[in-house]
Amino acid sequence: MRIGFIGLGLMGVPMCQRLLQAGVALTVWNRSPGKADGLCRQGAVLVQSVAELVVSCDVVMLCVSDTDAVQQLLFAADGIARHARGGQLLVDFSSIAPAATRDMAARLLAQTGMRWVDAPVSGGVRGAESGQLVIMAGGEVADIDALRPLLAQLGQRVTRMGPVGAGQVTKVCNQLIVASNAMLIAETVRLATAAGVDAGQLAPALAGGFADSLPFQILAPRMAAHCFEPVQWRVATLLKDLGNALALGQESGSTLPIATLAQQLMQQHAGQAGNAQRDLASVIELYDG
Ligand code: NA7
Repeated sequence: MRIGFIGLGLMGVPMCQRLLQAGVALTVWNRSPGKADGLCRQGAVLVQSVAELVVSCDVVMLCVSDTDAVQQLLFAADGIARHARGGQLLVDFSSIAPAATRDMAARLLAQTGMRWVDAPVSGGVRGAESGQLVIMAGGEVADIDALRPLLAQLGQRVTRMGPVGAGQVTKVCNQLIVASNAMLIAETVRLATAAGVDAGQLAPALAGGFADSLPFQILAPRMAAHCFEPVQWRVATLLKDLGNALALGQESGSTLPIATLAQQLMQQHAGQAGNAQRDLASVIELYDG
């Protein structure tokens, strides 16, 4: 089985590395050239077009920024749908809107016979590098089961949450907690510092207690030290996720007051030139005197 992977960003590259280390035959493509160099040295085959990738692979994996990016890759003039065939599977690791996922999956199936599994991940770059991602899947049971050996190279757990779109709904829930928590962690780091405590000690001091979490362990020390490199999570990525959460809240008649506030604060930060592409820890600057 040949696997194609599109989207060699912060998450895509380490996910591809894990697949290559497991001996998977991998073909890759990325919009901007150059990002595949390291992967090619590890055995990946780089193709020059989406068409070439789709024609040569059985499973096409995506890990791209947002709903628009997935939409373009699928339905642009020379996109995936143009070259897909029945029996192929599309696995979307990107975190995108659930409603758009259902629409695109239905259109892809009707036009080509290619089936869709949404499989957004949580665990960040560190989880991707160590193969410890948490994977939330939506799709047919048989399709997800067929993917399990591959997904096991990437994640510690794969949970089928329901039909197509259910993985994305679950990821929205995940990001509601992560993004809102990130703002609260920034507030906490600022409070500790202002009140005369070394905020750099918060993460080790609170480890294992009720306030602890993976984002807390990653973000609190970076916020305390104003250390924003290397980028682990882009502000733009979390803002996109909050947007998806608030849209899903509207669609489902759920009010999300904390997420609404987190979005306002993050938008304020991202409004400064360049901040959207910086690491999430940089939101601490909102609280700098
Ligand atoms: P990054 O590091 O911002 O990478 C985004 C990737 O998506 C990168 O490869 C981009 O290509 C690609 N991209 C973005 N827009 C497009 C379009 N229109 N067409 C093709 N490819 C595109 O994000 P992460 O790796 O952190 O996250 C990826 C997803 O996982 C995201 O949904 C997260 O929420 C979870 P580029 O290199 O810029 O040409």
